[in-house]
Amino acid sequence: MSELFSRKLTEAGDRILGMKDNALIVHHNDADGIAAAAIIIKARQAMGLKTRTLVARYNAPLPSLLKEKAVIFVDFGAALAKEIDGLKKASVVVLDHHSLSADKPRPVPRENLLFINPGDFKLDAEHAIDGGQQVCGASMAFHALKHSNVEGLATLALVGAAGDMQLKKGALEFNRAVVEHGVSSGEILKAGRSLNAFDSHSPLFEVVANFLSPALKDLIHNEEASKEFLSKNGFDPQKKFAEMTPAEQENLTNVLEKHAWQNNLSAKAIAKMRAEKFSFPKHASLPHAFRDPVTLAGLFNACIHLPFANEKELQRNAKKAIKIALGNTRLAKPLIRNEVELTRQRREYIRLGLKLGGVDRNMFVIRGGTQLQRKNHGLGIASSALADSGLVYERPIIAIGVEDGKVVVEARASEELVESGLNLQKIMSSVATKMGGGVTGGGHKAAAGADGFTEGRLLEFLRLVNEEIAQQLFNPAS
Ligand SMILES: [Mn+2]
Repeated sequence: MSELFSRKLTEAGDRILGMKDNALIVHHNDADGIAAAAIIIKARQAMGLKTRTLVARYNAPLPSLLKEKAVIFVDFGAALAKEIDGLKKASVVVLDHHSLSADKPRPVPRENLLFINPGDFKLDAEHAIDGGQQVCGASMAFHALKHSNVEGLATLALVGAAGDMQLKKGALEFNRAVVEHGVSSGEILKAGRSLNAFDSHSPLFEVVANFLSPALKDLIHNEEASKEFLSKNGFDPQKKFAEMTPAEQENLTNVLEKHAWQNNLSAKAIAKMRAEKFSFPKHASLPHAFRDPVTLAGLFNACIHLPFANEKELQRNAKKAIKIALGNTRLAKPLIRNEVELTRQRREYIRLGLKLGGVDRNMFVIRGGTQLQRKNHGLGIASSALADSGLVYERPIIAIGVEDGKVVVEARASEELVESGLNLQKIMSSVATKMGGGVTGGGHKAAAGADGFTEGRLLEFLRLVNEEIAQQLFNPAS
């Protein structure tokens, strides 16, 4: 039944390749948006076509696009019905996977517009396609353009999926099709299930001390204990996980799992210590950051997640990220050097999240104040990392910051909570609207943001969010 979705994407690809040199891509400011834009540029380049790009953020106004003749929105645009309706004269394609509830407006259908959102299509008789897990912006772009047979598109699509945290349970549905395509063309290698560490290029003792699982509770954020544990088990604490052979990696993962069993951890929590890994064999001679989807997504994010002086700087850095995605490793070099700093910063955000957080009935609330902010991604990083860690008593994370005197919120939930009926996009949207604010742009069941109300209304906001969580999880029928 998902054939209709595939057919629509192919139609979108044909339109994208039919647009002249003046086409403009408007893409989201994250790794998925960068990868998606690079896929489109690569496929068009192969036909000798030029393409301009514009990076867009949810909480910033778009410049006027009224003079544009051809616009491709990718990983962005689902929420822009009004703006898209205004571009009557332009040929417009929208490929956005951000969820769009049935009551939200779609642009008015017209001949020169193709608007595709996975939630509007069926996966099977009972389910809509899940844009939070089964397809991302980059994999939509991949499926639109795979018939161009340009090399490297599957690689970029998998980086987008990694950037949007869609590989947590392995690659699913349309992301799985990306993997199968890449495996048969030799771009992607399935590397089995191994330790689910985000910082596998750091020394082992840091990887273990920052491994967010109740399995390693006695070692968490304790570097001395981690060093001792590794030495005792015959591992060099200074060695890097990424530099170990697959057999050594497997051996270490086994030792950590055994430790978890001894800590009486549930089989489910132990299973979460591993994730399906992929590598890019054709990138074997490139710097290590290019060799696997998670690290490469981190590199794209490194380009655009720095604090920016102004809009121009953001635009410049997004263009740089796209050039890196298209294979410019020279531009990536200084960023790779920054990687240590970025990993350190990420750990700091997570530590702060744990320190500033606490259980509040049905949720785990992080009061980030001015220490954890949304604009430098501190709120998003801390809440995403903790939501899936199993360290916060199986509750969704509601991370609160204050920016320019207003409350900003990032909410995250584990896949298990989503499967139990939790929909954070719905909650953020309904509660923030009652507070006089709104949901931040798109959002998914597992990840959503809100802002636009004052600190004075924060307690009321939290009370209502608590009630809605209970309603969805414990009382779904009413
Ligand atoms: Mn995305």
